[in-house]
Amino acid sequence: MSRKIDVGKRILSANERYALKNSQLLGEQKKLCLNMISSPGSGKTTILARTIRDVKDKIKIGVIEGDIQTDLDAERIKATEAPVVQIETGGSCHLSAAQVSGALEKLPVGDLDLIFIENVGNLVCPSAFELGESGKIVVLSATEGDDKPVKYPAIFAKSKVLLINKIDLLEAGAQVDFDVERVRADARKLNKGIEIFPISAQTGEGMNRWYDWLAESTKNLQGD
Ligand SMILES: Nc1nc2c(ncn2[C@@H]2O[C@H](COP(=O)(O)OP(=O)(O)O)[C@@H](O)[C@H]2O)c(=O)[nH]1
Ligand SMILES: [Mg+2]
Repeated sequence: MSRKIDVGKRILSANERYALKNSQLLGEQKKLCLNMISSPGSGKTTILARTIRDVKDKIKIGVIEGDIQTDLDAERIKATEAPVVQIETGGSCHLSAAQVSGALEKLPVGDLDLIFIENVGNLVCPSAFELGESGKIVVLSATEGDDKPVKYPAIFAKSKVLLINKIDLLEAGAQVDFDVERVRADARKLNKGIEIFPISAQTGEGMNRWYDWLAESTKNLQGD
């Protein structure tokens, strides 16, 4: 005969257990960890490489690179001399908290101020898997269409920052149809507090406000 005992506790999934482990480790060491999510090609690796080079005197950055296949992005980050760990998911469309836990063990976390996770390029699946990060950053580039916040609301609703990338392609005479103000308004409807920075990782336009936000966020965490 079996009896059902209600212990009043929800059993955590394996992913939730690892996410908790990661957030505890990062919390104890006061490290900011940002999970970057976007469609493939929106410019995540370009943004990271430029950010690392531009702020290297102020913020020590390490990177966890997630890709379905290849270590091409990790090689681009290595060229900046920042520590990087590549995870190849072998087909999975998102990183898991267990994979991030393994990668954190390989990074010199104690020497860093900030850890970026470049998630697998996908606007949908990665938003559903917590990794124990401090916050999510969503990137939308000008060539993807300004309807994406209304079509893929979950990631815009959950992110701390929206980077609108490739604004260099919106200059007068360019053939790209993209209304930055529409994106701003739709993202704010989903998420009142979201910070929005229109940038070009190519030309550097708008990047200083992003760097200020990173410096402020790492300082606030370390000052706790
Ligand atoms: N014009 C323009 N191209 C960019 C910008 N940022 C990235 N790219 C280009 O977009 C393509 C994809 O960039 P990548 O960083 O690999 O995107 P990821 O797949 O999100 O990591 C590359 O050809 C980049 O040179 C930008 O701000 N402006
Ligand atoms: Mg990339």
